[in-house]
Amino acid sequence: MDRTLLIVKPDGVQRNLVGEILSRWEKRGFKLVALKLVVPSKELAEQHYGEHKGKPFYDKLVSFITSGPAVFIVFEGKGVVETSRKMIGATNPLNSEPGTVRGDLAVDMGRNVIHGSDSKDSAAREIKLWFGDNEVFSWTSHSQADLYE
Ligand code: 3AN
Repeated sequence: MDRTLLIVKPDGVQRNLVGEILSRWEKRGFKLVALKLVVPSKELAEQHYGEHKGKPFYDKLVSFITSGPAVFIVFEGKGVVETSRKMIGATNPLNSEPGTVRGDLAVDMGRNVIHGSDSKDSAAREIKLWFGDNEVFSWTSHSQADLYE
């Protein structure tokens, strides 16, 4: 089954949006398999955002994500990477549709509340970066039996 990494960034934690975000993914039908509150280290944040190194916003991005507690979440389910990207909305909240997290809850690109992996490969890399094997749980959710054919 597919897995994705979500991060409720420090702005989302400060604005008390953690419950709202967890609730959207739980209600959609995805299974929570890992969750923790962490002040991200500079070293891991730089690895996480490695693809943006050298871009004008890179330093600001790393310093913001490491500025305070952030919530790291792994959800599991069919198509969870692609569906999560849709639920998150466009990078710039000015372009994100109402109904998405950013379209409903964000106004500025540098404070866009949430990160979601952009592909299955990124998800695998990011989950490995932020979680130990013993922090991600495979468990049987009986309430999910009716979600899948
Ligand atoms: P997304 O989070 O939608 O996948 P990415 O991966 O392109 O977006 O960018 C990572 C983060 O970098 C974004 N969430 C945003 O906070 C920041 N960012 C991206 N592009 C810009 C930009 N042009 N100016 C300022 N911040 C940016």
